[in-house]
Amino acid sequence: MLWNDEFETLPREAIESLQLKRLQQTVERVYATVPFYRRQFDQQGVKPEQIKSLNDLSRLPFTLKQDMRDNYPYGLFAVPLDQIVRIHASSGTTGKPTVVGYTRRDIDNWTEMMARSFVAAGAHRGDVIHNAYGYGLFTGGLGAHYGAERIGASVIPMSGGNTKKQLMIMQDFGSTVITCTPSYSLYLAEAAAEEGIDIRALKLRVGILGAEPWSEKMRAEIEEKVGIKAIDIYGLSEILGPGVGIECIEAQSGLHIWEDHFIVEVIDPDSGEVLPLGEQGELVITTITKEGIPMIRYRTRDITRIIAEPCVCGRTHRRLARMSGRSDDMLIIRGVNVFPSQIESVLMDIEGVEPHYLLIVDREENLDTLEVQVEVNEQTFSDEIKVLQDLTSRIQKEIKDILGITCRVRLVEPKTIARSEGKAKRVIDNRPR
Ligand code: DLL
Repeated sequence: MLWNDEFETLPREAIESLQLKRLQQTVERVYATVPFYRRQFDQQGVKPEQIKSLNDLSRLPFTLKQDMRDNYPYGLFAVPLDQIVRIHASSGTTGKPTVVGYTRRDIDNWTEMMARSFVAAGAHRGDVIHNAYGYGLFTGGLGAHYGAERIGASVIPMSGGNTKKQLMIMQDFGSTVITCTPSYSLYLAEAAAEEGIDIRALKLRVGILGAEPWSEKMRAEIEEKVGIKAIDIYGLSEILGPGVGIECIEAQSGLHIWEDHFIVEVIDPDSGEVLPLGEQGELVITTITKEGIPMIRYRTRDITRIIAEPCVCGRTHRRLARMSGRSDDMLIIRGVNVFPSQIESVLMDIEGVEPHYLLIVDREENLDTLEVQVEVNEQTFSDEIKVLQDLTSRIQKEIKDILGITCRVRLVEPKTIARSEGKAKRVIDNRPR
């Protein structure tokens, strides 16, 4: 099922000519209206009229999160505030949030993209969509809400938190679709079990899960424990919010990017060079329909690759492989590059271990240390010491095999690692800066 047959199946040439036309308009507009972009373009020695083909995109300068901070709060807006009907912000790890503004048409386009996304995930009119993304400055709640209404589903604006109540509503209201972070979906399953509720027996059919990195193995866990099809949804507030890309339920393999609204590139994060199609690197996104805060070559820091092969679902929009982490999530431990997702995939393969873990990085006598805390399940926890010791050494060995570094492994009791209602926190880096 498609939401917008015409646009979701545009032939490649039509997508590209639309992209070029919209890119040219965007570039002209930002050059004329946003002093920051004019300065950046001038410094790079490029004029809007030099953008004659999609390849010329690479002549334009990148935009960074820092640029948004430097122009806080409204400096990158391309329209006067009286045309902005909504403001969202995302809190970074430090300092001021990054602020984004939407015109009425931006909200309408976002809603259209979320409607396409819901339908791609197999949701439809008649569904009861239990929206547990946070409402507020975070884009997740309202973004999903508008899209759910647009397809004619009944949306329950739950927001995050209050897990017991979520379960009650889910049972009583007959929720069929859940939208939340992947980690929260597991938490719901766990809390349900504690309450004596068989979550698998509820009406839930699909989970539309995103806002944080997760893995194929985590998907298998969620599908099994929650009893749903788990669909990956990607987005970021700087570009839109949720709905930049989504997996289709037919393939569950790669996230379709709505290419009539965005142009994606994958670059080498060190050199900034555009990589050949299909190679893994940092995702860069240019918006081509946004009015409030258009983004030119925004460096997302998310690591992925473009999948250009056609998809079984019939959508012609290219896909991105599941995000394998963020370049700024990458830990350098004793000189070795470590992505939390690599450790996650080791842990998920091991019997007796739960999908809840925490990586603690520290420095002792000038040497980096890594401690992997991981929960074991009830059954393993009550096993003999010997079993637990074997499990510890096995995890240690497998991490060493994959990453080449020795870590400390600490098995912890079930339910001791803090659960999150939104994005999970997986890393604590205590090293002195
Ligand atoms: O997380 C928007 C969103 C809401 C997406 C609900 C999906 C669902 P931000 O708070 O600005 O926006 O965070 C964006 O989260 O750059 C990625 O690093 C990460 N992220 C989002 N979706 C995924 C995903 C929302 N499916 C940042 N897989 C992005 C991996 C994701 N990482």
